[in-house]
Amino acid sequence: MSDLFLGLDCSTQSFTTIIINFESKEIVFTNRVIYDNALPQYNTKNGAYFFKNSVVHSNPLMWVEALELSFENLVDNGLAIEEIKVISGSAQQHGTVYLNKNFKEVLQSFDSKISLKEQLKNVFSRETSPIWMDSSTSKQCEEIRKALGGLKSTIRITGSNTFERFSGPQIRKFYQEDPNAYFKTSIIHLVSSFISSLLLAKNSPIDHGDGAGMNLMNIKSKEWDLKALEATAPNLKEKLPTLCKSYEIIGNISPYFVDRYGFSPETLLVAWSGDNPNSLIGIGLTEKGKVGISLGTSDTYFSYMKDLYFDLKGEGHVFGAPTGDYMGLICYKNGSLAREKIKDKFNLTWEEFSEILNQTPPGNHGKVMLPYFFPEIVPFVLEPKIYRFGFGEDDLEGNVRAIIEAQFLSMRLHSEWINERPKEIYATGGASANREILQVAANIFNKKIRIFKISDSAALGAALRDVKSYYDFLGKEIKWSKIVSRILHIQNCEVIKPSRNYKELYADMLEVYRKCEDFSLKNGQNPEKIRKEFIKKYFKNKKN
Ligand code: ADP
Ligand code: XUL
Repeated sequence: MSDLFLGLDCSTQSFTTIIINFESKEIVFTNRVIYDNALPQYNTKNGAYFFKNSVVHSNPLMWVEALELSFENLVDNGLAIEEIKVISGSAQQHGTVYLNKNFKEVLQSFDSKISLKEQLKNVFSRETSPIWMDSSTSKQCEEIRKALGGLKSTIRITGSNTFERFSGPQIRKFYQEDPNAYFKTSIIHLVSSFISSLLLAKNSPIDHGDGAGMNLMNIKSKEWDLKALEATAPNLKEKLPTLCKSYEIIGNISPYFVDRYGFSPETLLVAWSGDNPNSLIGIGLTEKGKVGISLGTSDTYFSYMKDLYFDLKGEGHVFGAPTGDYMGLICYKNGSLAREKIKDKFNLTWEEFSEILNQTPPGNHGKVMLPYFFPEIVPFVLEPKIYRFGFGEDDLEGNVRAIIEAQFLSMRLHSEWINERPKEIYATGGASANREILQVAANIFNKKIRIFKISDSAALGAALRDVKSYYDFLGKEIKWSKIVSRILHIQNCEVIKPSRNYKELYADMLEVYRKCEDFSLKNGQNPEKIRKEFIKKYFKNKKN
């Protein structure tokens, strides 16, 4: 018998399962259900429905079916399911699931002979769920921000400015556009607390990590903020689950899963959290000075924070960290899907894309792109638009290097508020498999980048949170650093070193990039003078 710990991740494009054996220091199983491929009946594209007017939703029943497929996979692979001691999970942040009065009853009377999907057919008061890619709530953001006393006050109360994708503005929009359905909603879950409610067979709490991404939780007291609730929608408090610590054991697994898949009835459940708080643990960021970049559907830059700092400019966010402290985060919509736009436009494979990065010079002959293929969060851009300085849309080499340099220059520029200076950077997410992309990042940040072989850091983070809560529960507390080092083997991770040759070049290019952004988005000065100087300094023998 061994103690196994299960981490799940309901992310934008896929549902991941990871099992770890803490004693033998191994990841014993991983599996990924990609929604578009495994569940084509839902007709999603990259896991989502892209409607008009920047509305982006997904389907909660698809997530339920993905959970079922994942558990069936454990059975099919002959895993020792009864040896799983604890389950926790991760989910894409901010997305909301709207449930009617049937939900509670259905949870209480799960029948293990019938699939969950079948039993949950009539529990939704809104069939689809707005997700983090939705940017249709500018009006509601403004209304809530105003009611909370303006930008700085909103940030100090909730940890973030109001953002289009955050749950509060989304809930307000639903209430305004479909008040009947809103009033028929008994409970509003986050994606994380929704899936966790199924495992628990009762309404599960929302943890402080994911709760902070709603513009509804007071970031200091970690309770629902009554003023924010009032600014959002009527009777909202009674429609929200309770809040809890991220390491809280919320109960045992429901008999449904014991009967249907063979879990032990003793299996404990730890509160689920958002993918970013989970990734913080999944790549071992449990101390100051450690920074992560996650290159998934969204790109994120995040850092553990012992103390609470705010981005009073309003671009970044503060979430609860699973350790009980805080994390700072900036999030880009134009992550992998924007990189894919360039890759697909020129019919490239990732290998060909990478080869071009290898063959083009850092600084890109002064060609600068602002890549807003989708509405962007950082900096705030509502209408998709690509700005190109010094090159055109058909310049293959120019575009490939420009998008990658733009993404990391923007991260360097907009993460300045997080007062924890990075010593080194830990990379995760689908695109972290790409060494050439990471080499550009290492050069731009002028920091070492460690790559995790496992790109499923969110699911792994959930499994590591299981371990922490389990040993705390047994009264045998183990330090976070010990838990993460036992499984992550950080010393063995491949390291990409920055080339010293480009330190100055990228410091200069950052200023060019800053000017291009200011010019395009804030009516700043024309950047051509500084861009030409940059070209002269680094590419003087070459033609622009
Ligand atoms: P999420 O968890 O948000 O669903 P992932 O972390 O799984 O997303 O990342 C998926 C993305 O990874 C894909 O959209 C794809 O563009 C990107 N990706 C996969 N392999 C590579 C590669 N070799 N180079 C660059 N990007 C890659
Ligand atoms: C973070 C954010 C995304 C989602 C999906 O604020 O919106 O990272 O969590 O990954």
